[in-house]
Amino acid sequence: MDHEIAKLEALELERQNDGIELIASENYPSMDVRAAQGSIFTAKYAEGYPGRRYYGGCEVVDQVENLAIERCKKLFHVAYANVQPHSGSQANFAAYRALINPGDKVLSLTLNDGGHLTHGSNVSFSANTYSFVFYPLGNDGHLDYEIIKQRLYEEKPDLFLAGYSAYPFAIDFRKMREIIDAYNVETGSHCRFMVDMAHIAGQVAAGKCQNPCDYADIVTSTTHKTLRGPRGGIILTNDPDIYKKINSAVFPFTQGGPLEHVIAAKAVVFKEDDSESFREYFDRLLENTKACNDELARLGCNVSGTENHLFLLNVLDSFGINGLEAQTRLESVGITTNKNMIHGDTLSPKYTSGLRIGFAAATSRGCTKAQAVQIAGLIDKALKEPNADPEPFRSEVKDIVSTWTDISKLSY
Ligand code: DSN
Repeated sequence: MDHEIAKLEALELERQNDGIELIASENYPSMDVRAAQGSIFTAKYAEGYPGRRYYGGCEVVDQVENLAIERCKKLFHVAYANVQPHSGSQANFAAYRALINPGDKVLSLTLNDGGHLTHGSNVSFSANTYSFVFYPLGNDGHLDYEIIKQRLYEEKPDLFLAGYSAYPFAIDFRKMREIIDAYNVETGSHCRFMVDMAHIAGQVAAGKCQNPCDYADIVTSTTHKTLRGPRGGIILTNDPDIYKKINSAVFPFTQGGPLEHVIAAKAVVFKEDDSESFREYFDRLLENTKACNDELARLGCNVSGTENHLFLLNVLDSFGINGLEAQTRLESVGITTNKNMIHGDTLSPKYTSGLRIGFAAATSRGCTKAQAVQIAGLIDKALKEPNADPEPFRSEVKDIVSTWTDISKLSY
């Protein structure tokens, strides 16, 4: 045993078990997912695809990958799935490659309004390979489909991208498809439609929102957020020609050997999520998120409202402190969140005016609606009294998490 790593693993387990995890993109995979991820499949090279590998000895991993593909397709009601992307960023890299050419124009959400590094940030490959232009949210912080339409006609992009890392409301993918179709017919263009559903993939799997696979040319996702699987990515489509392009864009263009141990863990979670218990989990998750948002509003805080697993708390307006200060203060009392830009933010990404709060992880451990309300009270009090002794807060946090399942015993 490597004692140094074992010690650090024990420390991390203790940190996670003792704290309230409210980072909206985190979740706790089951022990079955973790076992598959730590399995012997990690030792196998399998460049290529099932039945078409560049190595011998792939007869078992072929079955693993085929099972993951079939379960993924069933879960998302989609015709084709590539389960090899190592991450969401890798999935997006390959998806762009499958749909457009270097230098082509992509219309995506203004990054400060909740896009992603791979959706056109200057420090990512995306803006260095393609030409990104942006659409803002409407004044009320919601997607404004008239603005999207206007930007589409102004910019004439080759690809329209929907997909958000801090958007708390429902997304009308059907309307987006209609706008793009009408634009293509009217102007003789061939604008493609891509959705990065990483944040809401669990909500889609649970059937609690529109399924972007019904409308987009390509849908990408991570598997570790609301889906509750191992860290990784997937790419989905209903178009056989695009599927062929996705496959060659993933391997050999952007990746080498697939991580078959992670693909095995993806297969496990796709089955776990295709169940009544996952749909019930999602109902509880939506209820907890809304309960916390509504209680903070009742206490006088400026919150976004929510229709999914997350909401935004404007800490500058609510408490006169910035997002970094709020994140640090909450961490000192045992609540983990992350600072986040909010619509119309006047502060830089280093500080931000907001916090992003989500209940995917806490709900997986057993957080109840009453506890979500209690957590809102704790957040409000801790941020209203930023210099008060953290100990009483920490002990209330400990009381709450003592009623939750130990992370090393989770099975779904
Ligand atoms: N880093 C992720 C998030 O926190 O939303 C996006 O990839």
